Amino acid sequence: MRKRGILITGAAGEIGDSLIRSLSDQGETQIVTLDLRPLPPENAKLSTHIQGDLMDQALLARLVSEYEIATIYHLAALLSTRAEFSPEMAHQVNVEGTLHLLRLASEQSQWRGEPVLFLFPSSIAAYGMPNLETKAQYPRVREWEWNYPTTMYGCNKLYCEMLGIYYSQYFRQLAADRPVTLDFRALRFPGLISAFTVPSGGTSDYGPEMLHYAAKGEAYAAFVREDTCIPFMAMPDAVTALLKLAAVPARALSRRVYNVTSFSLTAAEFGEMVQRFFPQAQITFKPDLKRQGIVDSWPAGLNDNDARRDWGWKPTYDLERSFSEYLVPNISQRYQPA
Ligand code: AKB
Repeated sequence: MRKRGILITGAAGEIGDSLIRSLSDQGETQIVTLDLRPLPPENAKLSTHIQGDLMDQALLARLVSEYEIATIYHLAALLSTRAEFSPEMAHQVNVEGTLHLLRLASEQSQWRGEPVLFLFPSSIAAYGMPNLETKAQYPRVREWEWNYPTTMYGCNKLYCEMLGIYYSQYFRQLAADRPVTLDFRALRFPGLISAFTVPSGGTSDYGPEMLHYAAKGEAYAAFVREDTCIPFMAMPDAVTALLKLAAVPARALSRRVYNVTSFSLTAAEFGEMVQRFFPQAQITFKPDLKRQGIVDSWPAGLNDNDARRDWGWKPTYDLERSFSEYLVPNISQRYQPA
């Protein structure tokens, strides 16, 4: 008899770190995690961890022979900056890895006679604003606007959203007896900021890096101009959004891909916020023109009206609360000498 479980890929990453704890608090009995890396000990206690490669088909086959997977949180990805250095590897992990899992979810849905729920974190990187004038003219983009990503990661995210929709709605559309297919749902996240993990390989990383360096008492040179503006969200809200979207009945959803956001601010304003809580922080701005180009192509804000209307999305942590109640206390504690 197979055990029923929730699968989290990329579980050792930033979202996975918080998601495992929240799912475990919700009393989810069997959380199965998959990552190339081991989990930190406190999360390893909460799940059954498989250290392995998403691209390993034999491993996935073994996984479904042991577990009946009802829900998948597919978090594994190479982020935007890293993906530009190894675009083909990024394509392999971000697209082929997703395809493997969509296939697995599809087969499982058919086998169970009930759709497997497939949650996919997408990103502001799916957008591509052609220049700063346009970015200023469209400060809160809708899901269907400016879908012209300029990075491999952004292309991967946008295409995987489409693949997810394809597998949910059109897979085997010509078959006489069309089988039950999966239920794909995606969130386009802004830059995420966690108090418990330091990001790596992303291009929105300058925000969280300012905070983590300040708390460590180290100087930090942000790789963007002071006027650079993108949206951000505190990690607990990202996890809440994923769990809320997972819980909502399919009939309430008018789309499969939703924008969600919390607050937008410039890099200078981010720095001022950090300085307010860490007056000793030494923050300077030394733009890296190439990474700057990527952030400039991302929108300054997202319009998340559809998520608010369809499933009651609302961030709990605005800018002030993110810093004063979540980020600053937890990051300060993290770097306190033992
Ligand atoms: C990145 O910077 O690549 C990610 C993202 C915005 O999706 N944090």
